[in-house]
Amino acid sequence: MASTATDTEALERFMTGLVRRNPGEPEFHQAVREVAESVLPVVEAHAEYRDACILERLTEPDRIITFRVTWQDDAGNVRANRAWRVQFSNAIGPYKGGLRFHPTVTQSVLKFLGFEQIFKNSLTGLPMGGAKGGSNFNPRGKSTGEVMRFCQAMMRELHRHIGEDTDVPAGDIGVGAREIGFLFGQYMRLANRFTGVLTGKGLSFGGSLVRTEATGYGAVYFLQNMLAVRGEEVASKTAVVSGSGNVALYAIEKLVELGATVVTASDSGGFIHDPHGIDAERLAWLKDLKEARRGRVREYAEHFGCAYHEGARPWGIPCQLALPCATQNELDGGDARTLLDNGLVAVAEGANMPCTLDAIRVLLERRILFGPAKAANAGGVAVSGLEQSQNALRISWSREEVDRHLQTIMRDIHEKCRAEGATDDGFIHYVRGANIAGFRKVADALLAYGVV
Ligand code: NDP
Ligand code: 2IT
Repeated sequence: MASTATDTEALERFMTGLVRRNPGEPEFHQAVREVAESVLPVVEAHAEYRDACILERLTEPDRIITFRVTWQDDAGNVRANRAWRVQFSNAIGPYKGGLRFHPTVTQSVLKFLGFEQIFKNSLTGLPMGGAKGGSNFNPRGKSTGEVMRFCQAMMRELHRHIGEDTDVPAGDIGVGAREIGFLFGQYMRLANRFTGVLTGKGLSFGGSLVRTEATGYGAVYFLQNMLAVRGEEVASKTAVVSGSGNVALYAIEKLVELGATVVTASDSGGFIHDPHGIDAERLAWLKDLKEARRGRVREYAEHFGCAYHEGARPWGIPCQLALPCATQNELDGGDARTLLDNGLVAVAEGANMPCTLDAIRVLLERRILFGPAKAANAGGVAVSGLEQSQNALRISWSREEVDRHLQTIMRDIHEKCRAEGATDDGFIHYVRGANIAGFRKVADALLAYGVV
C-alpha cells in the first residue's frame, strides 16, 4: 500500500492530537508515529476499526502506576528514586514486558517501550499483553547490596500490581539475572506465593533454558530469514554490533557460530574495533568482563590490542550486517548513509527503536533488508512466554526444545511480516508488515470486547 496525500493528512491529524495529549514525550511520539504511519491506512479502510476508535484506544495506556522507591545506600544515606509500571494493553493476554533501570528512564521512554511491546508480543503468537516498567535508578557504580536493597524496595510497591495472570515483568537495560533474583525473592516473601510472576528467573527457581540467549539469538534467526529471501546467508559476512549487554553478547555469539566476522562491540563509553573478529575465545573473555566483572569494553581493546574509539558509535566501520543492540536512537540518518556507502546489506534491530525515523527512511529508500525491533528482537519476550508456559505446567523443557520453539517463532514472525509487508515489486517492507500484523490481532480482540 503506497502512502497517499490522504494518508499523510490523516497521519498528521492523528499525531497533532496525540502530541497535544502527551506533551513532552518525544520517544512516545516517535514510536506512535512509526506505527500510525503503517496502520492508519488499514484503519481508514476498515470502518469497524475506525468507528471503534481502535488506534486512539491503543495509544492510551490502560493505566500508569508511578511510585517512589526509598532505599539506603552503603554509607547509610537515604535515597529516593522514581519508578513506573506502564500497563498498556491486556487485550490479548496478561500485561508483559521488561523493567529498565537507567538514569535516562522517563515516563516517555517507558510509554514508547510499553506501546511497542503490545505489537511485538502480538507478533509472537503467544497470549501476552503489552507493558513496561522501570526506574531512573542508576545501577552503575552501586554495590550488590545497594542493588539488592533497591530491588527489594521497588518490589514493596510493585508486588501489589503484578501477578502471573495480571502482569509479568522481566529484564531490560540494567535488569538482568541478578536483579530478577532479588525482585523475585522479595515478591515471594511479600506475597507468600511461589509463582511465575517474573521471567528471566534463574534456572534453579523456575527460569527457562535459552531465555538469556533468546533476544540475541532470535535477532540473528530473524536476520537469517530475511537474508534467505534474497538467497543470501550470514556466513562470511562482516557484522557491526553495538552494545555489550545481554542482547549484544548473544547476537555476537550466534553470528560467530554461523560464520560471520563480528568486528565491533560498544558501551556508553565508546566502541572497540577488532578487525581479527570477536571469535569464540574473545567472546568468552568479553562475556566474563561484562557479565561477571561488570567492566568496560575499553578493557577488551587493552587486553587484545585493538582500537578503542572513545565516545563514538561503530557505524563508520564497513560491514554488510548491522545490529544495533544498545539503546534507542543510537543510529541516525547520517549513520545510515555511511553504512549504505560502505556496502550494507541488512539491519536487524536487537535494541528497541535504535534507528531514528530518519535512519529508517534512508534505509528503506535504498531497499535494504530492514528488520524492525518489534519483529527482530521478539525472541526475548517469546521465550519469556515459554517460561510462563513451563511455570504453569510445572515442567522444564530441554535447551534443544526451547531453541526449536524460538526458531519456529522467529520464522513465523518473518512470515507474518512478509504476508502483510510485501510490495508489488517483491520488496518486503518489514516495518509495515510487523506493525500491521501485530495490530490486527489486538484490534480484532478489542472489537470483540465491545466498548471497554
Ligand atoms: P543491558 O543492560 O544488558 O545492556 C545494555 C547495553 O547498551 C550496554 O552495553 C550499555 O552500555 C549500552 N547502553 C545502554 N544505555 C545506553 C545509552 N544511553 N547510550 C549508549 N549505550 C547504552 O541491556 P540489554 O542488552 O538487555 O538491552 C539492550 C537493548 O535491547 C535495549 O534497547 C532493550 O530494550 C532491548 N531489548 C532487550 C531485551 C532483553 O531480553 N533483555 C529484549 C528485547 C529488547 P553501558 O554498560 O555503558 O550502560
Ligand atoms: O523489550 C523486550 O521485549 C524485553 N525487554 C523483554 C520483555 C520480556 O517480558 O521478556
